[in-house]
Amino acid sequence: ILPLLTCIFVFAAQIEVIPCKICGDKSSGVHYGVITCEGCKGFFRRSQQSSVSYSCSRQKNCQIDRTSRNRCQHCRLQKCVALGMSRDAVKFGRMSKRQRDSLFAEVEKHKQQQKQQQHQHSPGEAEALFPKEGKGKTEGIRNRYCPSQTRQPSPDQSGLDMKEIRLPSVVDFYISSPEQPNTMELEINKLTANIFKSHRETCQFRVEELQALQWKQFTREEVMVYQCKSIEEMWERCACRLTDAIQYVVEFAKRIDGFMEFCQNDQIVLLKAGSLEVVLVRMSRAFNQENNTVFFEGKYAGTEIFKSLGCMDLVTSMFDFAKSLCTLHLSEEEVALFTALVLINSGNNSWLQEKAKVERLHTHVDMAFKRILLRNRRDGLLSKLFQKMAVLKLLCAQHIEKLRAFRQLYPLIVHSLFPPLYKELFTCDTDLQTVIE
Ligand code: HC3
Repeated sequence: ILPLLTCIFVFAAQIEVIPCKICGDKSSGVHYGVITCEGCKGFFRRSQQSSVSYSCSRQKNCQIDRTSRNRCQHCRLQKCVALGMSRDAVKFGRMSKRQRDSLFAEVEKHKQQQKQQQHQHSPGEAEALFPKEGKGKTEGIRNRYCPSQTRQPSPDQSGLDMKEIRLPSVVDFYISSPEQPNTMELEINKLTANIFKSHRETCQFRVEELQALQWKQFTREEVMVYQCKSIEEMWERCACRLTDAIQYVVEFAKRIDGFMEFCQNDQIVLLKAGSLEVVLVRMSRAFNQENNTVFFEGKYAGTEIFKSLGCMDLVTSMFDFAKSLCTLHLSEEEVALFTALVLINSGNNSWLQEKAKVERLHTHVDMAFKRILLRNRRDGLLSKLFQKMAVLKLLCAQHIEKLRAFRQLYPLIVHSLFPPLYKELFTCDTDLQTVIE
């Protein structure tokens, strides 16, 4: 029913087919936390010497790709940092043996699976996940800040192991003593650590880096350029940016212990219901509440930049949501657990096939989240965060509605230019059929 999402689970670990995140050249692995080519790896290493300082002779927004990457060192470095290359990682240099082994094991495993599944998936589906490069205007838009259509795996792939996850029962939890934590407590602590790690590895942009980039604002002229774009181009841009962000959320989900044990139908149902909600929670990390701007295509933008979309009410509601979440000052650990809860929160979703299994993980994530809030003496936040979950549902419903209206006016734009994953998540197949016919 959902071939592309299915493919993501099957082929996601094919690291060698993912181009360098910085310039789109052939990658050689994960370097300083990001999949890059040898050229960008060396460039980032050299940039860390204290004597080095770069400046941009243009407008600090140069496009970085394979052919232009040597033209502006300043913008190349900005992109490295924005995409998560870590200065600290320079000290440690290469990946640890354990990380490397687990990454290779994962790639091997998926190659085997790929062979087995060749009969089940058509070439068209695989191509949707690894599209061929260089087809006109769309590719340019899609590749500007995320050269690859696939997500960013991080060095440690251990969360992807298909090992049996054994979660104890809820009753165990309540018969512990503070001196001797019982199995349940240990498991909840383990789950908390796993979710936090998964978040750190897949959050797309580190929060410190987002904050350091807050000074980068669009100029009045740049805002006008966006405002003069056609409604179709602006929708397509936003769809591409949202799809980039969603691919990281898919990776986050996969690394949560227990998620990969769900049947494929339920994994997809949860991602369809929850991936945009997680992106909207993550939006608060990329939001500057001082001037109501959000990180978009390399700089901070206010609502006015989205004017040509023709749905300012939705954009304003999304900004308001991010702002109100900012006022709660969630720590990264709290964001991690809250987003995991948002994702697994579809216990009452009638599309689930193994409801009990999903509810069980939901209960454990819920416990983990409450424990963290209690430990941080912030349990007063709980009711506020539950209200936010309701707002998220409304925003996502509103987004579907706006997309439906846009598609009625521009069916072919959606059909031929929007990212396949975006269409799969937010349109229903029967509608799509009508448009194609
Ligand atoms: C600006 C944005 C919302 C925020 C999105 C963020 C910053 C969220 C956190 C992710 O880690 C990175 C990220 C990527 C894309 C950003 C979105 C692009 C467009 C969207 C606007 C609010 C416009 C939405 C318009 C709509 C719903 C019609 O597509």
